[in-house]
Amino acid sequence: SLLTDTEQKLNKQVEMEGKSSAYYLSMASWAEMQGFSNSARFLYDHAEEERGHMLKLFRYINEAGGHAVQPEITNIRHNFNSLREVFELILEHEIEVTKSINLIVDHCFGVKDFATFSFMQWYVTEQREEETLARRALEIFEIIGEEGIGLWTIDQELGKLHATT
Ligand code: OFO
Repeated sequence: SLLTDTEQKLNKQVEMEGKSSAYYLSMASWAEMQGFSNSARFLYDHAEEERGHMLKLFRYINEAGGHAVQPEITNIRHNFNSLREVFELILEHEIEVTKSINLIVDHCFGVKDFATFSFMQWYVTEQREEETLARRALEIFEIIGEEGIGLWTIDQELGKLHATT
């Protein structure tokens, strides 16, 4: 079964994924209000994905003999200065998530919890993809430029971004 500190770290990660989901949902609402309907769709879908990340961990904790805890979700930002800022914040956020995942993986290896170590590999791969997606989104802003119909075109392109998991 899970060591207490492993269980705590996994529950912290449950909280982080829950916050990610809420953060993306908040961004989706803002984007929709601003008329960026394609970006909004992407962000709504991503909020669902993050909930999936949370549940996958949640279920694992209980299956491994621990107690998964429904996290408190507070301090979610609701307003943003621009669509570009939203995607800059996403990249920053995903980098933080990657760091957090890596710390758990490192911990599991250290305490020889190879089952959890192995389970966490899915998240390692996922974070690789999430960061790539966020960087690609920012490249779209760079390539197209925001002047004139640029922002409209950017929104079209952002709507075509796809996560693979
Ligand atoms: Fe965005 O991958 Fe989970 O948090």
